[in-house]
Amino acid sequence: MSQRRKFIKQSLIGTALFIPSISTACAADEKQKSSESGEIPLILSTWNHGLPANQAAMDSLTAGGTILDAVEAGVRDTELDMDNLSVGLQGLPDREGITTLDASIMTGDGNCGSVAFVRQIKHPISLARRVMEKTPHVMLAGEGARQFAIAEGFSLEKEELSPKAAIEYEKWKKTSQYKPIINIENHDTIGMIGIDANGNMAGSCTTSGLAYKMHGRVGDSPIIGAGLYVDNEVGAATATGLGETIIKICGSFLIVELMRQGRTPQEACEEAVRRLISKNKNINDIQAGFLAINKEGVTGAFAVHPGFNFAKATQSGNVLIDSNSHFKP
Ligand code: SD4
Repeated sequence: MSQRRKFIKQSLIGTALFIPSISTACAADEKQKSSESGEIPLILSTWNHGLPANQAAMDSLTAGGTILDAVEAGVRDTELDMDNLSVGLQGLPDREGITTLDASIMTGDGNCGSVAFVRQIKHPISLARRVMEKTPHVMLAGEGARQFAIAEGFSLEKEELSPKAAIEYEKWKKTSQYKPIINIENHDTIGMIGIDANGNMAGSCTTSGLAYKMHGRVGDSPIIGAGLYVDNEVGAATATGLGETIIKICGSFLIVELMRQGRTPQEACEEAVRRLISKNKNINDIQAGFLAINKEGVTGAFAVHPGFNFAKATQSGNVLIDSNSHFKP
């Protein structure tokens, strides 16, 4: 377990201070139950950084925000986490040493926005929301996204690696070999999906993407239907892991469509993992995980390999749950 994960788990043990407005059951990871029950409002997000992110989302809802406000506020928290090497400008860079960010946001009525391959923006999720709300487009990339950010009054951050990312990049440069490594910090995108008390859904997804990727590489996170998909009529899904494999199966869209056809969120996540495995030969090197909720607030989660976890917040608490996986520990 990374130091960051240990820290977050330890800092939550036996205290409601870190997450003040809802109780937190995190003395030990919970095991995933076959069907997580449907209590709404509900916020679900990937990995352990989902705990503070869920809290920020719940706080936003409690303060009268919409579910869209909540999923934006939630992942903005992660985008600022200086210990996080896979979300925000402090994330690990591409092979040229440049940090580029991907993010998307979607509401249950089909509205969506995203930014890809964007530099110097502290909160790409808010820029994605701005694309959704202020342009006739869904996706802006690269320099165009940066220009739009400037026009919208976003400030440009200095382009330099965070101290932690700089150390890791220097180490990586000694071999300069890209090899996906399962369940380490380079596969820790935050994807968040939520449903409010009235059944309205929204989702958000934000990442610095795969560490040491080729310059210009875009992952699944900003691609609507791959890293994120939301439909109030059915449910919502989000993804984490090796983006190329998720894009190839339109992972999040696939899960929502499977739920539309009658699968439970859990069955839909498991089918998406099976599909992903069937399309990839080198599966031992590939991790991907999916989260889903349906409109009743029932949840599902499944991953290729063990090690994926997710945070689930309702008014009863905010807990970290170990996901089940296709391959067993
Ligand atoms: C990507 N899915 O860019 C993202 C990265 C990630 O956990 O690691 N997600 O491929």
